[in-house]
Amino acid sequence: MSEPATPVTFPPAFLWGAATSAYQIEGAVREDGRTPSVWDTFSHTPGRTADGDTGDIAVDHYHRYREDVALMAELGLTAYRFSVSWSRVQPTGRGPAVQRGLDFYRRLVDELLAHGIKPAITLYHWDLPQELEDAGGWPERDVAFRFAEYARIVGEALGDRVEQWITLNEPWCSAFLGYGSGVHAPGRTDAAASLRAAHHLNLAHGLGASALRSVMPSRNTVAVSLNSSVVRTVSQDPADLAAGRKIDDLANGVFHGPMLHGAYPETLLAATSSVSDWSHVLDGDLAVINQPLDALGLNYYTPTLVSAAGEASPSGPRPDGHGASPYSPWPGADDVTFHRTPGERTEMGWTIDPSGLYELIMRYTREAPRLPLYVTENGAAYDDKPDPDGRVHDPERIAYLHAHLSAVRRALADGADVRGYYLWSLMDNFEWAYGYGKRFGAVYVDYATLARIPKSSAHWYGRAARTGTLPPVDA
Ligand code: PNW
Repeated sequence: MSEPATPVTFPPAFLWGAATSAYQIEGAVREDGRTPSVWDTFSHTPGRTADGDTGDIAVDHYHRYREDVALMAELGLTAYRFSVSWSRVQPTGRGPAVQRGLDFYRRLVDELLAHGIKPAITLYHWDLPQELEDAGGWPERDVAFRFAEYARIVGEALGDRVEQWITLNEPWCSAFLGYGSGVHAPGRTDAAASLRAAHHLNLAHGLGASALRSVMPSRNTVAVSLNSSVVRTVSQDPADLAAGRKIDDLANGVFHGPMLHGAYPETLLAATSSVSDWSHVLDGDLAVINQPLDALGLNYYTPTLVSAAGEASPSGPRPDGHGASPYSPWPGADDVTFHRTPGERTEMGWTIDPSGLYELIMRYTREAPRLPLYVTENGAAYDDKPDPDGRVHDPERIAYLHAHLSAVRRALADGADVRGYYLWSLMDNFEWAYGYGKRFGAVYVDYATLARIPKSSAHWYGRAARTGTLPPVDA
């Protein structure tokens, strides 16, 4: 990769963060009153995760959070996005809060603040309390109201010290990988249920945002993190463009339609009419969902390339967790073919394409002109290993980060209001159905000893955070 002629410099207030989620790092799944979430059940079901990996211990962050915060501070990070485990706070998904559960997050937040690191809380990163799933899960409307109660409890407990709040992480994955293709917990494969789940996640976002605002100081911000897809088509042929539109509706419009514009796209309702009559959308729901947001979180990894039905490209479809199931996570889109985008790939098989991040930011800059944006996840998995000297060199990840942060900088220059970037992930962790085999961390974790070793990318990123300027890729 060639060096830019001028240094890539960011505004002084730009947040340099890293992100994680509760089930992927905490472990301690039976401590302090926590009960199973759908991910405990799913990971303990034979055949669901690679090598039968579970989050039972994960990287033991529950016991090592002080060390982890110290490491972030040492590297120079200024922000940290983590999620709260609903099952620690309300083990059955309802009723009074468990103080010991909340206390863990209070200690974590205080530790972050003491080190000058700005916390951002994600309330829901996929770990639904199992009891709520047993009562029907996200396809049932009641779960949205339970979520609002939970949001209120956490907002009351931590709203005085945490300013940045995110209701849901990637509701697309919860709805369509959880209830459609079944590659994520709870592993159900029911297209109609996945559309109901998507609506109830939207409703949960709206109700949860109101609940947070009713108990928190007004300076706090409420956002949502979407894995908005950058959908491209193999040609400008009308049939291919229609396929692109369909996937864009199912990936993006299904969430940002109601959240940002107060309606589901007509084209989405039409495209899914054979699967659902959408009678689960009740009067008044869209007004609840269409809350003014304080910010929007964008999670970006790779673009999606589609065409009208036909042969997939010779290299096959994107092997990103969609392909691992005979059931599609795209209801009503059996006539769409997915292709691999050309180019270099990460360990996940995801094509590296920083222009997609630029496009995504510019799209929301146009669609929601006054909404501050954050990149709440971006990163890459590589097959990292310590050298004989114990150091971990990951030049590929440095190149990835440099390219994507440069895309963010380009969007800033073109008028986008991006306030921060959270690298996925702070440290290697439980990569869902892929288990521990895929390493996304800037910090390496030796799973035998749970020792943390900052990779060269962590040092590189820390330098960027401390100076506000991207170091050269060979630094
Ligand atoms: C996101 N897909 O997951 C999540 O927010 C993280 O928890 C996760 O570790 C990270 O990205 C890396 O995978 C995704 O199939 C999982 O399109 C699957 C998809 C997208 C995002």
